[in-house]
Amino acid sequence: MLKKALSAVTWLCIFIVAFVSHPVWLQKSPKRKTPGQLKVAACCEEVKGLKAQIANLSNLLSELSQKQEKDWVSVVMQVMELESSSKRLEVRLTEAEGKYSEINNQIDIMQLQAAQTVTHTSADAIYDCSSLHQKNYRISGVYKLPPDDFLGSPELEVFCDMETSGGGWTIIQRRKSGLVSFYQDWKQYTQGFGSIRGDFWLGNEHIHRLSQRPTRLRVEMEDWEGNMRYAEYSHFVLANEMNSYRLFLGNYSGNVGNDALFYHNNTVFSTKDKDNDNCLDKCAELRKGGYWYNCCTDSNLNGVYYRFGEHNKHLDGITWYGWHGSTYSLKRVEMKIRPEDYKH
Ligand SMILES: [Ca+2]
Repeated sequence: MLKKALSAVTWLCIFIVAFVSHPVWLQKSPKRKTPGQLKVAACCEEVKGLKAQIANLSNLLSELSQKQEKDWVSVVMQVMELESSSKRLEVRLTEAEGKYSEINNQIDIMQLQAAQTVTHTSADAIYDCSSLHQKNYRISGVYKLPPDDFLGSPELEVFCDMETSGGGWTIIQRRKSGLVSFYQDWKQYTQGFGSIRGDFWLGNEHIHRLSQRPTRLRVEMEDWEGNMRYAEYSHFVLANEMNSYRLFLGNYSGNVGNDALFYHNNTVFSTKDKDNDNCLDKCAELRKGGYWYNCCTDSNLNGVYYRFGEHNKHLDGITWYGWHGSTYSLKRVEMKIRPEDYKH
């Protein structure tokens, strides 16, 4: 609008100047100086003055339009800056949201540790994730089980599944990223290894301690097509180290079709440096994991993590023979336990 008005004014000025400075267009060329011509001569100074004013005006106009352009550029710059800072804010908001649940867990843990200092009876004790669930901790994630003199248990970082089938599950094994090697020795399998948020083995000593009450085992599996299956076992027990962490399982239930862990029932644990299996072969070396190897496997949940299709020539992948056979390595596995008498 402003530009339009300015250009209209410019044209009007030019028209006036033209009319005033060249009235001769409307007259015949005079032969002698008339009084009119004298008047025109007298006007010259006035015309000059007007011309100067017009020049000033056009200068002013061009200055104005330059200034306008500068203003426009600075407005555009400001808008762009606002946009980028709003994007930065969005990113920070997402980060903050991500941290929210973790902070929530931290608060839970602090409350828990405060509560733990006044815990003296076994009814109040924190054994595992099911104890936490009973105390209304309902967010799945990492918790620190406090050390307990009464139970004789050390501080232990665990990942609790508070949602699946009523929650209260303490995860003892997870395979999902392939970033952690499970071809570890006896000591590593005893104390545990890996990353609690990623792939890990909780440790035979911890699993043994947690399974001293009647315990239920749940194995969840996912293949590379996104299909999920599970197997549950009642009366899961892991014996102590003197008994080589022997595995005991009760009844199977689930939807994976074929129970591929029962073959490993009543079998002791083997690693690459401790061949306790029931075979002439060294199953832990052949199957590249630590497991309750019989002779050797019907399942190999601690085997090598292979991406889809990489495994078909080997027998050392993460397998469950009763579902996809011996040459299909699964995409994701989680093993989790909770007390048999757990109420939810
Ligand atoms: Ca052997």
